[in-house]
Amino acid sequence: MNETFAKDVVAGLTAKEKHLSSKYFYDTNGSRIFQEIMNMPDYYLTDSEFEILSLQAKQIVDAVAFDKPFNIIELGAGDGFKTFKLLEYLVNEHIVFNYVPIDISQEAIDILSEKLHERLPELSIKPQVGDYFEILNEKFQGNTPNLLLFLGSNIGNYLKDDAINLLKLFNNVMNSGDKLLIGMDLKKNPITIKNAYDDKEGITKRFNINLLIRMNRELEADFKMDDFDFYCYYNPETGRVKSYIVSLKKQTVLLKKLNKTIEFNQNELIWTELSKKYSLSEIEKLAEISGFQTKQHFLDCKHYFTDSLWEK
Ligand code: AVJ
Repeated sequence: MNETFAKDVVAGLTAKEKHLSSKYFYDTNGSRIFQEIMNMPDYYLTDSEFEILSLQAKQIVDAVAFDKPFNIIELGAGDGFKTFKLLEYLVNEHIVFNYVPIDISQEAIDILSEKLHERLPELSIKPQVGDYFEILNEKFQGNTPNLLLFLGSNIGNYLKDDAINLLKLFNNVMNSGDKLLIGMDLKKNPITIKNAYDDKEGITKRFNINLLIRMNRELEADFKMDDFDFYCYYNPETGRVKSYIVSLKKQTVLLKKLNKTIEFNQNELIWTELSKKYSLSEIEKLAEISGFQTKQHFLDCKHYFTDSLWEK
């Protein structure tokens, strides 16, 4: 049994305001549902970032401006589809670099490595599976310049203080002159944002309900899917999308493996995710508090998303 998952579930479901961490969405099933989300027309984030990395690879590489061979270290590389365009540009320009994709999923890393070997045979790739931070510490040793990639608006899942702590941690392992390219979703028409998360087909609902399926499987719980629903809203004043699972009735759920029962009131919520949207000035403040200098923002043509380049 995954001890951390069990502990976090108990802490989250016995709290006064129930919550579960969005990092638990990504079991095998959840990672597949997330692929479906990325293919939804209304989930603009993936397309926007793909456009940035496709059309502005040269501008990004010019701004990174390393004058000797460097490493590109990508956190949460996943299947690496977006990053491909950037890597392809570098390979075609015969720029010398090492690509180090890091992901907690062995499956994702295997798929990525195979695809890249096939499509960019000249690419030097050193994939790593495991916990970000252990790997990061060792990767930044030596005097090769590093470009750290943290794409896909993954930072948006962190509460403000947690985001700052994570970015400070990156800053800590990085060397002076190293760069961070960080993907962040921008504030925009609230309807556009709402539609990206509250899809009519119910794919995002399935993504959330999969957490219940995961608890049933891994903790021998007895959640009944039909007794729960999904709710989310965007607050344009705070830039936060918050997502929830809703208990449709008063009910008791057993976590058999942990010998625990959880009581739900009718309409009680489990908070499952924060997806924060930023303004450019917020991004610049965040860079500064975490010890970085903002070099440049690379936006898509609709100005929905930014890959911002920071320097330590
Ligand atoms: C992968 C964290 C960027 O918050 O937009 C998509 C995950 N959640 N739809 C996001 C997600 C609901 C996604 N991130």
